[in-house]
Amino acid sequence: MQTEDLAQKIKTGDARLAVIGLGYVGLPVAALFAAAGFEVIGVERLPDRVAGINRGESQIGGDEPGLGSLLEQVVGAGKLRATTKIAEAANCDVVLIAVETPVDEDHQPRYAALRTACVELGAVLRPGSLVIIESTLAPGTLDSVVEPLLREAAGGGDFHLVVCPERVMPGRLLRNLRTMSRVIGGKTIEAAELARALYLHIVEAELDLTDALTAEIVKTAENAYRDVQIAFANEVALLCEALGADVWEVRQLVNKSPGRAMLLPGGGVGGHCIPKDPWLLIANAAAAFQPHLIPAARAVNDAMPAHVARRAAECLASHAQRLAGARIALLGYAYLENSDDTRNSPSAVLADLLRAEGALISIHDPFVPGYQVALQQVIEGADLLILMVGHADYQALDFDAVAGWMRRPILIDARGVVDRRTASASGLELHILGVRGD
Ligand code: SAJ
Repeated sequence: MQTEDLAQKIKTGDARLAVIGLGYVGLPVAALFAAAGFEVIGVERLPDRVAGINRGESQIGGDEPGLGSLLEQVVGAGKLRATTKIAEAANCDVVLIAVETPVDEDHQPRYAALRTACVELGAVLRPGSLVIIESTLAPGTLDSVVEPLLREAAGGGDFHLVVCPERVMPGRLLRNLRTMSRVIGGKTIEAAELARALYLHIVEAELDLTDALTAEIVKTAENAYRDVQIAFANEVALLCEALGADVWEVRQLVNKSPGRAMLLPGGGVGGHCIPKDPWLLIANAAAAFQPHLIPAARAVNDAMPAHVARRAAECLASHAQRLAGARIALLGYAYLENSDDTRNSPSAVLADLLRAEGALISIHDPFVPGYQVALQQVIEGADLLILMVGHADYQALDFDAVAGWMRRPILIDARGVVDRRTASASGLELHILGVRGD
């Protein structure tokens, strides 16, 4: 297909689209392009997810405003259809790849899903089509992994190639897609321009064109930046505990200084991107440069659940109670407040650490299936309560009732969200992350 023809078909919305990977990135983007009038084929390896989507049902957990109704609308209109067969992408003019790109225990990228998608797509790719990688890539991956695999599988057939990382966030998938700017990294200017014409159909914000390497660095660096910021807040919290100060007062006063915006200390950093993207950012740099700050920040944040476990041991020890046999209730299992997403949950790490010491753990979370039990059932008879997630439900806890249910009314607030006066007035012995001398 000639580039001019492709450009015209994209502009008029007549280009046939395929989206490979219908997860929290691929599904909303497929739905938005379908709603913009494109005919979209969604390729997904999980048959149940395919069947659900073809019934017009969102397969994304949690509350995603607008996604369910949008899917129902576009599937009902025949504009979006899901399949497990990548061969059905054969006649498409544009293919988006939005598969997972996790890191393994050694913090190295695992591209199995990406490689499979590239090899299978390459075999059916229409010459002259546009391929866009929305998955997060370690800088240099489009050049070193994606293009060679596609080209070999396509038997030398030509295609336009772009990396356009997503900036979605659970709970705001559609809103972020529509309103957040996107970086479009083209292997060629022509490819980037074609992708811009496409995203203009669904993105209201700026579309910043650049090269592929820059786009790969921007996505991973923006998340590494946040991880380092959080690590700084956590390290100041640990300093305040060591020095006998209150990090929450320190933070509030630091942020009065112009240009300061110290983030929130907490019991750990979870989720699908912040713990992973810093490792992707530095994955291909080792030969030329050994980063220090970015891995150190990861170590600080990954150590926070263990710090909370130490505080738990200290609290109980002050009551001559060992962790072994202690009944500890955790409030919050999701990685983020008011979310049901448990990926890389710091609470899961904390629970394992405490169980390894023989503690008996009960867990409550109003958003996470399996933990949505009655609060009293979780807290009854506990020797210690640890708040690990700042869910809205916990901001209005009936501390009198909570203290009454517990065998020892001790609360560790690992997110600094508890109203100290109310909690203390209820007879709870309150310990707060980043505050010593309590
Ligand atoms: N966290 C802290 N302290 C903070 C902020 C977060 O401990 O001050 C913890 C959270 O409890 C959570 C983890 O870090 O366990 C991640 O929280 P997050 O607010 O960064 O939420 P994410 O993981 O959903 O991050 C997403 C990212 N968006 C994309 O990748 C497109 C990130 O780039 C955004 O900056 C972030 O949302 C956002 O700003 O909301």
